[in-house]
Amino acid sequence: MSEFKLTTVEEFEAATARLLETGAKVGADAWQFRVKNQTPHCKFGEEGVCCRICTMGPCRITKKAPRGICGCDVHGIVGRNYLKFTAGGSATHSDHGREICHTLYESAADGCYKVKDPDKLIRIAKEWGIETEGKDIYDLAHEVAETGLMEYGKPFGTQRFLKRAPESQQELWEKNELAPRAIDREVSCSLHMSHMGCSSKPEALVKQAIRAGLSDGWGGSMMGTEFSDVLFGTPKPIETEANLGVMVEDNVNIVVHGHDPSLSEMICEFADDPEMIAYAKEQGAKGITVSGVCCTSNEVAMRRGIPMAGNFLQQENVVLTGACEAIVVDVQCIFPALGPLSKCFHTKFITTSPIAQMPDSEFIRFDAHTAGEKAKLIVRTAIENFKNRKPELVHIPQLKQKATVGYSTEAIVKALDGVTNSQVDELGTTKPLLECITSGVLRGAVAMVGCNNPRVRPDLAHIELMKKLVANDIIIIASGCSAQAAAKAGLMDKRAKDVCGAGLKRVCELADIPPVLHMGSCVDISRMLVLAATLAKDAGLHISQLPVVGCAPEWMSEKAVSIGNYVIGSGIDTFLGVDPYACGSSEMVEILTNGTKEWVEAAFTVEKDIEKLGDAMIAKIEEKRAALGI
Ligand code: CUV
Ligand code: SF4
Repeated sequence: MSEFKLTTVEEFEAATARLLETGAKVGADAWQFRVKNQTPHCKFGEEGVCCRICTMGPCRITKKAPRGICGCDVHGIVGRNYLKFTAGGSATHSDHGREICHTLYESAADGCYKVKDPDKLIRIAKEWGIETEGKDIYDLAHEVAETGLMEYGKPFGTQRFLKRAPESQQELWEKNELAPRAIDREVSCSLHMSHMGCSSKPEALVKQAIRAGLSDGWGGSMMGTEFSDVLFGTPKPIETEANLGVMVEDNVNIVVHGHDPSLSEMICEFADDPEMIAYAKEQGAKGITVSGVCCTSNEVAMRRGIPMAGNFLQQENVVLTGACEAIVVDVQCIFPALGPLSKCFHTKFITTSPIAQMPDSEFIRFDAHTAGEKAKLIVRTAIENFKNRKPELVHIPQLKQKATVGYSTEAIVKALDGVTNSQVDELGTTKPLLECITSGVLRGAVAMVGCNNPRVRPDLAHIELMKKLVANDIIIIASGCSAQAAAKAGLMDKRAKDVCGAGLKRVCELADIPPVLHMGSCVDISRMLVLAATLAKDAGLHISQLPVVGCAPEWMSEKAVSIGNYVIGSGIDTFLGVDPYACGSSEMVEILTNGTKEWVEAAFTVEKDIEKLGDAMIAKIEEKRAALGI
């Protein structure tokens, strides 16, 4: 085995620079140039003090003009913007969850989509009080899916999955009117509250932002995760690789990008088909390589070990390799830039969802009934495009690292059971993990999540923070583009135990795990909620008492703000490296960084300096340990 060494951000950047040289040859644009064109950014926008929700405006708040035309002050404007931002994210994650519910509803023994984890389906049915005895598994799937779909619009009651939280958390939600009702209602209500002439009181706006966030985390996202597991299997540890070097020059390269696993699962299925591989050979390739970008990549990496070509800001790079026959996208975080960029190369840019339609793309509409034939068509299109490559433009940076991924909550609980000899019941027990934490072998855990962002040096904060935390015996659970940053660096290679403190290193050896555990996509942050809730219940603590924090050092999307709201809303202090356009209001800053503690026992910290951000997380973890006397 070759010597293990982490890949640095400098190495990522050198690879990108080389790809941009190719881009220059063909006149390609790239985000690196567009960032320059957009700099400096609008100050009013950055501070969140611009309001354009009615046409008396737009109004922007300055010293000279402290109120908008309607009389709204800066706190109301920043608050409304914050709530709208959250609603956008909650809607997006939750609508993804809804699509998955529909896919589950369409599943059939002889259909494109089948139930791969019937046990999980039965467990959820029981949890929801649905009769399972003697029922055909597909009848049950329909019933559970329909019940899930009702969670979006039911007129009464709150989200079913809230019951998974410790009682203490549920009480806080009830008491403070934060328990999310129907998911769509929370999104609509947020848009209603932030309409011209409705709420302008920051407390009310932040409370609703938390409730809308919670409807995502414990509602839409949680259903998205659970039903994806039911359909495609609950992830188990599996080997894969990450970074652009996973693309294979001699093969047809299909890159999947977006978020909904329904598409990528099918593409992977057909790329493996001997008939398709034979066809690829006929067309002059040696085989077919599917790799991924963003969360759809995380989904198929977790379940199939499909390699991860990169994260968010690498999406243009896959095309710039000149070796990408097709980039196939579903929804969310897809650069419209991919259309014009693909035109500079032979790459086919294939959009598949009516929700994400883009100029300069080929639209092959994907749905549950025709998924098989459409996936086949897409794979075939990619294969037939192989011959159109321009060999002089082909360059795949030879950077990649091995990664062990697939750490669902179930898999983590099982893996950690290797550390001690406690009995495991059907679902396993968190006792060994708790023992590691109580004894101080592990100081705590950090949930590292979120995007990368040109506002900061991409991937640097993710990687530097993880290195610092693991060196301090803090285990990392990661998802989204943060997880991919870790994988690209090599932090998901089991050999990365050598960069850890002695305690974490021992746990890694005993449990045979890497120090950074890949929990999946962004909707899979719901797995983190379940893990934290289970740990708290097993320990008899509030979630907020656990030495666990969340961190999104480079986040960029509305979804990330929704996530932030549900993570603090669940009692987990959250550390951000990018300000959510809120710094223009002292009252909003105070509420978000302190005031929310009164309702949910957690708040945000925003810190742009990576060192300070890491120190603050470690201090918070140690503070929680001290409070517990451990
Ligand atoms: Ni949501 S983490 S860019 S793709 S939201 Fe998209 Fe997963 Fe950020 Fe990455
Ligand atoms: Fe201006 Fe008020 Fe209209 Fe906003 S709602 S644009 S602050 S007048």
